[in-house]
Amino acid sequence: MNEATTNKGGRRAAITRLAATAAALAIPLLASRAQAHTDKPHAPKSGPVVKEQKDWGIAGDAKRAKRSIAVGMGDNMRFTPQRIEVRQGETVKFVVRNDGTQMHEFVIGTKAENAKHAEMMVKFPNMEHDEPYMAHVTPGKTGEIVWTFNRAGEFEFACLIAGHYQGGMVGTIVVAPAGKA
Ligand SMILES: [Cu+2]
Repeated sequence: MNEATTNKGGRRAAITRLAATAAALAIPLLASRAQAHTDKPHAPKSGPVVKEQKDWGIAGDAKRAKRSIAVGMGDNMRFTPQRIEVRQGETVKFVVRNDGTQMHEFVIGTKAENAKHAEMMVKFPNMEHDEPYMAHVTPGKTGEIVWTFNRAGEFEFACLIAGHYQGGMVGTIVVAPAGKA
């Protein structure tokens, strides 16, 4: 027996019942619509980028970026450079170039966050994600992200594509505390 078909049929029956009840009790249409909506997955939100504070910083304003750092990505599963040093409070524009023949990405995060995300990518290789701290770059192209490092510490940038992270496509970002030379 096909479970999906059964569920669909059950849901349709439930909605029919609900509609009948609503009509009988003169419940406003809105209420039944809200009810029917709850068992459906929500569509991804679109619109302007929300600047959410992360442990590794926050989305930056391109106008505030006084520094631009070029990063190369290769099919040898390496970033060039592999280590980046910034100062706390600095807004950096990363210009990420894919020198390879396959898709690569540049994702900033904590070690733990990237490791968790990389694990997900192995389980769901076609998972789509887009956040202001990541750039997905097709072969021969260049991607850009602007990020403000408002928290000091040691972070990571990585390509989380299944096999790439595991192959060592990881770099280090060191954010020196503000006020220190
Ligand atoms: Cu990669």
